[in-house]
Amino acid sequence: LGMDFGQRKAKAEKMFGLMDVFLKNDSVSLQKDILDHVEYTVARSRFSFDDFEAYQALSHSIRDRLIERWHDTHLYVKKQDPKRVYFLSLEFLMGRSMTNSVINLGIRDQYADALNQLGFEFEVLAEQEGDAALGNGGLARLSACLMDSLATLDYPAWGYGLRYQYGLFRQIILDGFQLEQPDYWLNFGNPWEIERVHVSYSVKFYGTVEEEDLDGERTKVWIPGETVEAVAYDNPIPGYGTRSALNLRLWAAKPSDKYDMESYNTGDYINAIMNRQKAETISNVLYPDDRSYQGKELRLKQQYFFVSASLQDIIRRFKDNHQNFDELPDKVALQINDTHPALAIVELMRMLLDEEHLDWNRAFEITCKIFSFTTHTVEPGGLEKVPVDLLGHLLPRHLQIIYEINYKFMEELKKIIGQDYDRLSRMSIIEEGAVKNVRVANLSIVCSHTVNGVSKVHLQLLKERVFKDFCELWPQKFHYKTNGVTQRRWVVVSNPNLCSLISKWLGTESWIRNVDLLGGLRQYATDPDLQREWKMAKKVNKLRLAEYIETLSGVKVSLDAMFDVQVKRIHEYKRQLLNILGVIHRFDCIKNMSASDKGKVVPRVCIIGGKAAPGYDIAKKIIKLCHAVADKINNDADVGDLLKLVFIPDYNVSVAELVIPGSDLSQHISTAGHEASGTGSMKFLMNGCLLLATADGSTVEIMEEVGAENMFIFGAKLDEIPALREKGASLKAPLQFARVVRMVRDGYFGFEDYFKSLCDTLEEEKDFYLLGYDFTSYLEAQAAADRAFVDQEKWTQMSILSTAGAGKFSSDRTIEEYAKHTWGIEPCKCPF
Ligand code: OAK
Repeated sequence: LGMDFGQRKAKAEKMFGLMDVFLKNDSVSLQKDILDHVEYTVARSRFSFDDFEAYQALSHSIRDRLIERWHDTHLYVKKQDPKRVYFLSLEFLMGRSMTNSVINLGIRDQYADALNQLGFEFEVLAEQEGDAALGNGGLARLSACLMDSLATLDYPAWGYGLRYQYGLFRQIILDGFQLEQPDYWLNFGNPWEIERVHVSYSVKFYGTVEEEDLDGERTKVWIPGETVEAVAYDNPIPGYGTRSALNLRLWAAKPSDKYDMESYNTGDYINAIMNRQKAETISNVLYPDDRSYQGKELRLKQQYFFVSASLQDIIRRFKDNHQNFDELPDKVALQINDTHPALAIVELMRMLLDEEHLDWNRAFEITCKIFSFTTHTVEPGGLEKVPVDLLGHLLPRHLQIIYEINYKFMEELKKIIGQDYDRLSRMSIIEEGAVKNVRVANLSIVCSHTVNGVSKVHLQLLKERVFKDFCELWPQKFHYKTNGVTQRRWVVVSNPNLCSLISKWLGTESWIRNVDLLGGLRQYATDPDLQREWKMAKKVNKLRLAEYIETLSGVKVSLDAMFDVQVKRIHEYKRQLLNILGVIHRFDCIKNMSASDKGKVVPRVCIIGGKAAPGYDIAKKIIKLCHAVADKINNDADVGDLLKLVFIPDYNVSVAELVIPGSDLSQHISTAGHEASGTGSMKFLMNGCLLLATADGSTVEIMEEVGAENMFIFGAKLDEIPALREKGASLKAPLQFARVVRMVRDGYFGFEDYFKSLCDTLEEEKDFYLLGYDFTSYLEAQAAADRAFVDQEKWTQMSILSTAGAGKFSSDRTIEEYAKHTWGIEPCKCPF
C-alpha cells in the first residue's frame, strides 16, 4: 500500500511478467471472459446456457472490469488522502446497472460485438436485469444521479446506505386497484455487489447509561442491551470518461456472535437461534411511504444502524492516517440526505465525547464543521419527529446528548433573541406537548454548517415558511443547490437514438461530460435536416413505448397521437387528479362534438404512472379512478384514436427509461409551493419533451433556461396561493370543473361510493390543492399544447430548444456546486 502506482505496476510486471495488468477489452478476450464466467461462476456448460445465464456471466465479466478501476481509485485516493465527502442516504434508487456500467466504462460496442459472436444480443440480456429499487422517489433517484456525477468528476467520495432485502414494493393492478407485492430483489443474486465479510461493525441498542470515574473525572458510559453486526456490501460506481470508480457501501444486519453468549448458556438453544435471526430484520425492508414514518421503532433502528456503521467506518479510515481530531473537518465532509441520517450528528458527538474523550466544546465545534444537510421537503408538517420516549428507550445516551445540545442552544439563543418564548419553543429541538418529540430538522440545522434547499424557490420557501426562524437567525447558513439528473443515464443509456443524433450535430461526444454544450443545438433548431432526424428518433422511441403499452394493457395506440405523460409518485399535491379530470373533460367534449369538429381534434394518448404509498387511501383512489376512466374511454367507439388513457403499472427506473424518451409532452402540475424541486421534469427536458407545468420548484428555473414560450405554463402563482386559500368557499370553480366532478360523483365511471371521499376533497371549501381554481388555466395550457402540436415544425423546434436548454439541469453542475460551496473538496483523479 505504501507504493505508488508506478511502483505497483513495475512490481506486478516483475513478479508476474505481465505487460498489462488490466483486463483486455478486445472482442476475443471479452468472449473468453464471458464463457469462463458461464463455466466457472454460473456453473453452466459453455455449450448450453440461456439468456439469464448469459446475463449473469456477462455481468460478472463487467464487474471484473469495474473492480479493477475501483481498486485503482481506492489505492490512489488512499495515498493522496484528500478531504472526502461521505454521502449518507437511507435511499438510493439505482435501477439497473449493466448498460450504464458498460457505457461509463466505454466498452459498450466491444461487448455488443463479443456477444454477437456468441449468438446473443446485448439489449436482450440487459432486459434480464431487475431494478435495484432501494428507495421511494425523487430523493432516492437524486442520490443515484449524484453518485454518477461524483464518479464522473473524479471527486473523492463514498456513498453509504442500507442494503434492504426487500426494495420498494412491486405495484400490481387488479381490477384497477393497486396491490403491493414484495420486491425480493436478491432472489436471483446480485452480481453488482461485493460482500465484505471482514468489513463489519457492531451496532448497539437499548440499555442504560451509567456514570463512571475515568482518570478522576465522572464520565457517562452506555451499557447497551443489544448488539447487531453491520456487514458491508460494496457497489462500484463507475464514472464516465475516467478510470475513477467510487464505492456505494450498503450495510446489511447480521446477528452478532460477540456479545450473545448469555442466551446460549440458558440451555434454550433453539430459541437462542431464533432470537439471533431477529437481528436481520433491521435491514429487511424499505419503508414504502416517502413522507411519514413517525414513531416506528424499526425505522429508527434502521436509521441508527446505518449511521453507526458508516461513522465507525469513516472514523476508522481517518484514524489510519491521523491522530488529532482537530484535523477531522479537513478530511471529512458528511452530507445528510434529508433528516433521515441525522442521528449521525449525535453519534459523532457520542464517539468524540465517550470514546475519544474530547471535551464538549471541542467535540461540538468539530461536528458542526463536518455536517451539511439538504432538505427535500416544503411542508412544515412533513418534517420528521421522533418521540422522546422511543429515542430514549432505543438510544439512551443519544437522548442525553440531544438534550445537552438543545440546552446549550437554547441558552445561546436567549442571549440573542431574549425571552421570546414562542420563538424559543418553535426553535427548540424538543417539541413539548402530550407526546414529547425530537424535531430532527431542528437538530440538523443547529449542528450543520450549511443547510441546502433543492431549487431557487425552495430556498425562498425555507426562508418564508419552513425554517423561517432559523433563516432569520443564521441567514448565511441557508443556500440552495438546484437538483440535477445525469445525462449518462437519462440520455445516453435510455435514448441511444437521440444520443447519436446530438453527437452527430454537435460534432462531438463531449456533451456527455460537459452538458452545457447542448446549447450548441440552438443554432440548428429550425434546420429541416435536424428536424427530420429529430422527429424520426422520437418516432422510434414512441414505437417502443406503444409496443410496451400494448403488451401491458392490450390498448393499441396511434403513433400520430401526442403522447402526454405524467409519471411520478402519486400524491394529492402532484395533482394526478387534475390530469384525470382534464382527460374526462376532453372525453366529454369529443362525445358532444360534430363529426367535422372531430376532424380538428389532436389525438392524444394520456399516460399516467406511479405508486401510491400503501397506506395513502386517497392516492390509491386516484389510481382506481384512472383505470375506471380509462375503461370507459378506451372502449368508446365515438372516441376511437382521438383519446386513450393508459395507466402504466409498477413505474420504476427501468420503466422510466422507456417512457421518458417516448413522450411528446410531460406534465409537472403540482400546486405552486408544494414541489421542492422535481427532477422528472429535467429528464423529460433533456429528451426533448415539452413541459406542461405550473411555476413550482425546478420548473421556474427551467423556464429561465428554455423560455416560457417553449413550455406550457399555467396555474396560480406562489404568491397568490395564500389569498386564494383564504377565500376558500367563495372561490367558484368553473362550470366545466363542476361538470366533470359530477360525472365521477354520479357514477358515470362506476364505483360511486368508492370515489365519494375523493370527490369530497374537491368541494369548494376543501379544495386545498386548488384543482378547481386552476382548472380553467390548465385546459387553456392543454389547448395551447394541441395548437403547437398541429404545427409539427414549430413543435420540433420547441423540442430541440428544450434539449438545448437542459444543460443547467445536469447533476454534474449540482455536484460542482456542492463540492465548491458546501463540502470544500477537490477532484482526485487517478493518473491511469
Ligand atoms: C422523501 C422523503 C422525505 C422527504 C422528502 C422526500 C422526497 O423524495 N422529496 C423529493 O425530493 C426530490 C429531490 O430533491 C425533489 O425533487 C422533490 O421535489 C421532493 O418532493
